[in-house]
Amino acid sequence: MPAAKKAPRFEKTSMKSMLSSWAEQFSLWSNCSIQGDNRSIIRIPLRAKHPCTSYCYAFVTIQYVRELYHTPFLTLVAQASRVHEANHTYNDIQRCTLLSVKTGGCPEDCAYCPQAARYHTGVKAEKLMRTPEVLEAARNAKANGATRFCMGAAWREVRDGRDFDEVLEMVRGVTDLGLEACATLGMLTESQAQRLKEAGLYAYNHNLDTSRNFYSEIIHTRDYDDRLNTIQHVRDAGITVCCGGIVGMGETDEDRIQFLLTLASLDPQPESVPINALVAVPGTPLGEREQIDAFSFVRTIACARILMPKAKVRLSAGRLSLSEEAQTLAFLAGANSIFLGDKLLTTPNPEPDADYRLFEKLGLEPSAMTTVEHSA
Ligand code: SAM
Ligand code: DTB
Ligand code: SF4
Repeated sequence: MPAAKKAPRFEKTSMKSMLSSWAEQFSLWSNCSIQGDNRSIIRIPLRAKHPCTSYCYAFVTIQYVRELYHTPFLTLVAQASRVHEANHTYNDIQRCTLLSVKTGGCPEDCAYCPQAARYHTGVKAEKLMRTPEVLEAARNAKANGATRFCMGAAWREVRDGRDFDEVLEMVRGVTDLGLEACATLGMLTESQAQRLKEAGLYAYNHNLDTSRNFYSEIIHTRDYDDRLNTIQHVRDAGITVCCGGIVGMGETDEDRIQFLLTLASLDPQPESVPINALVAVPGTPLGEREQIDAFSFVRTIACARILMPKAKVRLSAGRLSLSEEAQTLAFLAGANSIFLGDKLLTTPNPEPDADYRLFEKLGLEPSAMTTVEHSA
């Protein structure tokens, strides 16, 4: 079961008056209705420290997220851009590298995934890679400017034993290289999360993927609460949480709104929020799906930035289908990380040279794109 919500540190009445005075300052809550059903509490980090706290608690209602999501595009991007500027540096785009350390043969039925054994996608099941090979890839990633290295395994869940021990060895090695070690291995128990933390893991990626409602149309072999439980184990172990999802799977706007509300209501909020555009892989049930339009994609990024001001919002899978201009709009709307390298886990990603050309056009010096934040 997900942990019970922590009690807010303010009475609702005093919070209401604080909110109204701070709302203008942050331009965030001017449309926010704090009455209504289906509301969640989220913590909004303050830009300027209040004498008694550095956080303001706010009720974010589903109505608020709905209004936000349907804000006229230019107003929404401008608002997201202000939130981005207040919390991050525009020109600081983190480069991360992905490596599939255990590819294919997965027993799950995620409708988007080329690694599910049951779909005929041409992805062959492979054994777990060995640590020296992984560390060589991590060293190359670092030499190319990556500050985060994410290791993915096509597992439903982690099983204790030789393979997990090898992954712990990889985590130790990547951490020793001075990189943020990230892993995405499927479901975890509390003690497995603890062992990953002890090995030095900086972040664990486990996506909610979409709304609770639409999730059941996409995945049948585990449920939404399984995902939330693993996220809680990661949080309890003191590892930073990387949690996001995929847009363009046929979900409605309302699904995206519910998904954003659930993400923003995680307490504390995820430090990292990957927003993937579906890569439609032939052979998967979603293989024929049309590409999401860039405006809806950027709209989702902008909402994530406004609702989770401190998070790294990651422009993740699907960049090959986005023009340079659409990617730039996503940066303006608050995305501040990309995966660098010509492959994601199993699908193609832009060539590094193409990314360097884009960075040059945007006037980004490679050194200015490096951020290493340590300690969870
Ligand atoms: N097996 C683990 C799990 O499911 O958590 C880790 C690997 S899984 C490939 C990591 C994430 O990649 C998924 O949660 C999903 O959000 C994303 N992903 C997988 N296939 C994708 C696709 N075709 N397009 C976009 N994102 C995808
Ligand atoms: C995430 O949300 N996106 C990345 C990372 N987390 C592990 C994975 C994208 C995978 C895209 C499909 C593939 O290449 O297999
Ligand atoms: Fe397996 Fe993860 Fe792919 Fe689902 S997303 S089929 S769990 S590798």
